[in-house]
Amino acid sequence: MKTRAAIMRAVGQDWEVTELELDPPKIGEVLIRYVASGLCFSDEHVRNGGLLPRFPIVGGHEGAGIIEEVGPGVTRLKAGDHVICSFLPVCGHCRWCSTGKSNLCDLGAQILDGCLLDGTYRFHTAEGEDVGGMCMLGTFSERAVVSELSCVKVDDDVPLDKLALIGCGVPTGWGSAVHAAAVEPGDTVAIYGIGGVGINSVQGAALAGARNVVVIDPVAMKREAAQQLGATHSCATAGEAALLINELTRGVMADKAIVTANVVTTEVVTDAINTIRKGGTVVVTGLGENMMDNNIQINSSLLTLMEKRLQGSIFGSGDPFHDIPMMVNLYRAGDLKLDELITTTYTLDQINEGYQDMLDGKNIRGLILYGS
Ligand code: CXF
Ligand code: ZN
Repeated sequence: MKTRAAIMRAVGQDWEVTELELDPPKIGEVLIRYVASGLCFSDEHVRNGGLLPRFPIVGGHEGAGIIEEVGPGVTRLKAGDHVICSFLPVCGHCRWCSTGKSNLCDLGAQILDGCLLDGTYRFHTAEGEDVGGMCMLGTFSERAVVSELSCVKVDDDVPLDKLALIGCGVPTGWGSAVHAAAVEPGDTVAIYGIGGVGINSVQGAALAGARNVVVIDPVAMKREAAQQLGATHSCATAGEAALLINELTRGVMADKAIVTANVVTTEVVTDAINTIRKGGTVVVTGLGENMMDNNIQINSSLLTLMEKRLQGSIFGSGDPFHDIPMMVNLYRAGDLKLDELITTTYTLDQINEGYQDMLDGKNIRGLILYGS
């Protein structure tokens, strides 16, 4: 069958919306019709070189949709099921999966190649060239063939367009606070950078009982959005935040800091390390300007003498098949906001406009909506 999709052919180009050939699902795979896809900054990193996948690639890794067909051997899903796609596939059997760390599943090694688990591709150009799917998904396409190991079935009483955000930004941000930073009641938490990830660190920190949730972002609209969703204080600069946190904690400083800046730099990580207390934790949830660069420099004496911790986090350090349904339940109960995160919706053809809006600081989250 054919599908319209936005592909990237090389670093630095625009998204190109084109028609691709899509093969039917093979063993363990499903055909999905996406309902919506979030515009995550990680796909912008595909464009700007912060991530280096195999090209050409169908972008998009934050999506939800409806299963239209299942391949041989698929038992957990059937046509008509609603699913959220996890940007990380989960095998369930490797060392990491079997010890409650399925966000580190060994299959994650394949997500930038974009092929399916058997090493072959389901998207092809009209000329027969193989095209990968970002994170084995390619949610910037009306339809895709994906592994069942990437699909988390959800009840069909909740709107899939909103649920798409639980494929990446929501669990990544929420879990960075709840799992990776292990925010506790009474904590003071500093969150650097409010976008589709950072806003969910705010929601996670607030739900975990933080007393002070201080956000740092130069864009006023983002600071206001964060205050609507649980931030107690907001600052335009890191310097302002350090003074405020010093005051709020009587000189002790923040228990945790979470770096969710679109592009992680040594400056923002240093600001975060200088803002936490002795024994505090800085969580880094973000990519640098160039995937191959050593983009942060830290002072080891600070880490040693003050026992500060620096913790990376992928998928919010949670388990996709546990956390995704749990977050759907939080949304249903009103404890996790999704509707409020979507600033603007776009058609697939407007994808470059959507990314320009993100770069211009206009969006918390942009969302592509597909027609049926
Ligand atoms: C990213 C992490 C690096 C690979 C692509 C997806 N996560 C969220 O955006
Ligand atoms: Zn993402």
